[in-house]
Order: sequence, then C-alpha cells, then structure tokens
Amino acid sequence: MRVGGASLAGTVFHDADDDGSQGGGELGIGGVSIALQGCVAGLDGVLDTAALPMDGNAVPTCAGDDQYVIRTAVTDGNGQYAFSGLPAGRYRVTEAQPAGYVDGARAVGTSGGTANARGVVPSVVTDIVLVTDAVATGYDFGEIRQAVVTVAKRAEVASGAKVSVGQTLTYTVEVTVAEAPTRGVVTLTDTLGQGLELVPGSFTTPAGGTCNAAGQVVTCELAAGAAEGTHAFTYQAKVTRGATTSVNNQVAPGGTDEPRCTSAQSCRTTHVVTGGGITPVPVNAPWALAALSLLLGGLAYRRRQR
Ligand SMILES: [Ca+2]
Ligand SMILES: [Ca+2]
Repeated sequence: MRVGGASLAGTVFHDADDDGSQGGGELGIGGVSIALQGCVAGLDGVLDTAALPMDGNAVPTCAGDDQYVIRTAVTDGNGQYAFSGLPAGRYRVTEAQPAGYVDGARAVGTSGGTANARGVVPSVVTDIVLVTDAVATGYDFGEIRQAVVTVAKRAEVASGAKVSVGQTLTYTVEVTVAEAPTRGVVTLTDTLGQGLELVPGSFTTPAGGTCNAAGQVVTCELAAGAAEGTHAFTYQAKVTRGATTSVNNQVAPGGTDEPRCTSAQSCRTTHVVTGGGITPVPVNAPWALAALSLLLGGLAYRRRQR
C-alpha cells in the first residue's frame, strides 16, 4: 500500500434557509462525528473495489487485495472537519446526525461521489475516488432546525366561568411555532361537546389557515412552512338547550411537526351552564329538596282546607 497525501474536507452547518449551501450567518455545528471509510489498492497497485455500500451503517467490504481503511474526526467549533495523508482509493464519508437537528442537504465535493437520500441518516457521500495527492473539499452536510409547535386554546368568556343557554362563546386556538418554520400541515381537530352549536361562518383564520366543520367536529389546518410566531384561529359556538350542567370543548393537535398542547388543560375549555337547559337538581342540596317538599305539602294542605 502506497501512503499518499490526499485530503478530504467539509463542513457541517445549520442550513437555516435549507438551500444546501452555507450562507452568511449560517453557523457551523461543532462536535459532530465524521467517519471516513475506504478501500485502497494493495500491493499490486490496482484499486479492485468497484463500489462501497450506500448504507452508512454497513462496513465496506474491499475486493481483491484492497485494504480497508477507517479514519474518524469530530467537527471543530466552525463545523469543519478534514482528513489528510490519505492514500489514493475509493472512500465513503459518513456524518453522525447531530442532536437537535433534522437531516438536511448533503453536498458532493470536488472529487465526486454519490450522496444518499436526504432524510436517511446517517448522511453519506459514497464512492468518492481520491487520486494520489487529491485535495477534495466541499463534502458538506446541511442540517435544519426542527420546529417546536405548541397549541393552546382559550374561550371568551373565560373557561371555568358560568354561561347560559343562548349565549355565544368565542374560542381562540393559538398555534405557536418556534425554532424553525413548520415542515408539515398542523391539523387541529376540535370536537364541540353536547350543548354547543357552531355559529355558521364564524371562522377567522391566519395566513395559510383553513377551517371546516362536519357535524360537531371542527377541523382547522395550518399549511406547511408556517413561520415562527403565533397563528390564531377563532370561531364561535352557541350554548343550546341540549346543554346539561356544563359545556366542554377540546382541541386535539396533530401533524409531522408533532404539535403539542402546552399542558393537558391548555387545549380544553369548560363552562358551567346556568339558567336553562336540562339542569338536574344538584344532589348535594338536601335543604333545597326539603324546602320544596314543605312547599308542596303546604299547598296540598291548603287545598284540603277549602
Ligand atoms: Ca444555506
Ligand atoms: Ca445529516
């Protein structure tokens, strides 16, 4: 095996605009493990290995008298890595997916090669053929931030307050996007409880938002690519005669960005209904029952006296 002086280098960076190249202000990501594996010509000086596996977890098998080599590096504070003193051969570079990031673009550098599909981790560029003393650069790995999506719901009048039949409640569902724009559609499924009736045409939606109703189920969607910030949906529901002791309303979020309610209670509203509806006699009011029976008894007594 002839020891040559080829090199291979690249950068791991936060590709904020996800365009595959490191723009101004896009910082490198340090501490990322990079592996360089390859097959180099044996004593006969001929590279026999025709291809290396695309799967970054599969160890290459070298053909003929080729010899397997492996080198590892960790990116520096600027996200840069470099291997030097490499013999000519066929190589594969593999990037361990950095924590806190979603897999982004990978770039095939100056000595060619084939990249694996975006979204498949670890990220790989394989079949890089380094000739003697080659200076290979630009084997870069872009990474994107994962959006953190939270959902909260509130009502006007406030949840927990008393309402009466015929009253209109305004619900606001806020989707807060942080860290990065959303990658997928955020779906909000809101089931109006018994005694609530959607006010037709009462939807207000943010940019990129839509709402539809089917029976008691209101479905609102926020399109993929929603920017960081708060996106609010509102709609109204009327308290109907079907209401019993309380009316409840709960929204369930879903989508690839894994939107979550800020707490178990934050996606639910409940209102106590007074002054109408089928309001059962509270079981914890024996004095009311006693007073009622006295009144009825009194009426019956007076009737008998006539
Ligand atoms: Ca970029
Ligand atoms: Ca990656």
